[in-house]
Amino acid sequence: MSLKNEYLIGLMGRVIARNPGEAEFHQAVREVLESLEPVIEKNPQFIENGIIESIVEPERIIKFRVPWVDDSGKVQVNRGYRIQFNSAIGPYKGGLRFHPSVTESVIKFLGFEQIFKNSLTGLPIGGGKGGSDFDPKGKSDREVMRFCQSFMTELYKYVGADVDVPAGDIGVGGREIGYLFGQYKRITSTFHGVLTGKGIPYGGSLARTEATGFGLCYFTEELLKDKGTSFEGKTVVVSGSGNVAIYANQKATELGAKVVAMSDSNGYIYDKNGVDLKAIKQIKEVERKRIKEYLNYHPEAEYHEGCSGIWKIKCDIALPCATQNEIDEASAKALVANGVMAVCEGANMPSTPEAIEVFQSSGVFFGPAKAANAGGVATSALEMSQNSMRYSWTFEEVDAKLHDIMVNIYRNISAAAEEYGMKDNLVAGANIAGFMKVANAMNAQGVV
Ligand code: NDP
Ligand code: 2IT
Repeated sequence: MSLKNEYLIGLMGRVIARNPGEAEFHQAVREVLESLEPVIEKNPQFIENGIIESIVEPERIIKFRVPWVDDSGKVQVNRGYRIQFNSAIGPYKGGLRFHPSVTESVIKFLGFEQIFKNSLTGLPIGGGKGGSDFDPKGKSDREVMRFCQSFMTELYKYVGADVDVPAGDIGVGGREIGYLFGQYKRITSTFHGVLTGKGIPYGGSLARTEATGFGLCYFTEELLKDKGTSFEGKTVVVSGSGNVAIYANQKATELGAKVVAMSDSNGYIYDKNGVDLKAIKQIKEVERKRIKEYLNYHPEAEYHEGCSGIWKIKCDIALPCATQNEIDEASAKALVANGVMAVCEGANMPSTPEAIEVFQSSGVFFGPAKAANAGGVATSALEMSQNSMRYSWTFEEVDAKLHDIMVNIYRNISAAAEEYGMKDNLVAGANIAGFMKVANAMNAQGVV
């Protein structure tokens, strides 16, 4: 698809000029603007009132130095970010990513997509994202702690339970959230739900750890049901082996599928008997080692170096759960040639625009990230609710709410696509449904 509307072409040009060299951000904005063409024809007030012009501009960008001392006594300096993108429907909400590939463009694309994703959950949360180019890999627990303490020593000025509530993302899990929370509590002498993904003993929600992966499968299950099929007996490929990938594997397996491959940034494993998730959890969650170690548990499995080969494995359903742009046009074509039926995105923006085009033109059921992976942030919002109530729900209660939220997201985006004459185009449906709620809220609040 390409932009045809003159106003949107001009706006895209201004976004590129104002954010030079930020390829990931441009990619995320272009996709949304493409979906909005039929919306602005029906709603000229969004142009008159500068709503689209405003939604592509972050409310605030915070960028800071993060100095810390490593185990050898050497000073290390990283860069920290928090982008508070849009607060029209609630406090800024979104994860923190610690990975050497983090740049302002990456955080901006993630923060921008978070606005629409959070809107789709139906819960009152605005869009934000943050992170650092710090690499937790190979660092001792004490180094990670010192880094997190330094990061929060600056970030605490800008966050708060009713202001901005960060959570995890790549490289930020329970350990990092614990250190960040401890430092916030110490500096402010308050016990607030300022972060989500907290440990259960100090305000975390049951089922938050599982939520993104489980939610992805609940969404996919609803899509498959709508198309007259299910996970039962299907072969699934899941990329990544982190938080999202592990619990996507678990739920897909519980729903009757066989997951035959997983990966990390070095390579992928193929186990035709079905991946042994207990071994993966031991390697990744406990020992923090490479996925190659899987061969020590299952010598009959295969290990291949490099990430993209995983998409050449024959499967019915592909769940990309690693990182942005991990499926390019060639990988999408390989999946289609092998008869893939559905691709649902656990990671944020894992398919390039060319790959999405391949899926959509081949009749593959395609569930975009903003909708399919919204279960994590939705459950974070449920954690915020429980913190506000000073109460906690059981695992089953949270899981049932998550399930309902994901089913509703599928139905809402599917209905929006149909309403705007693009039946089955869930990319357009998600962008439009997510946009409408935020745009109407911005419109009602005036020029702010
Ligand atoms: P984790 O850090 O737990 O795991 C990330 C996984 O992806 C690891 O297996 C990692 O391999 C792999 N990976 C990361 N970067 C790359 C890369 N550049 N190339 C290849 N593989 C890579 O992160 P999460 O599971 O939390 O996040 C995965 C994706 O899901 C991200 O896109 C994130 O934004 C998205 N997401 C996460 C949510 C959450 O609640 N955590 C919610 C919604 C979306 P390695 O260990 O080798 O680095
Ligand atoms: O991309 C995402 O939605 C997340 N990393 C989760 C954010 C959150 O606030 O739980």
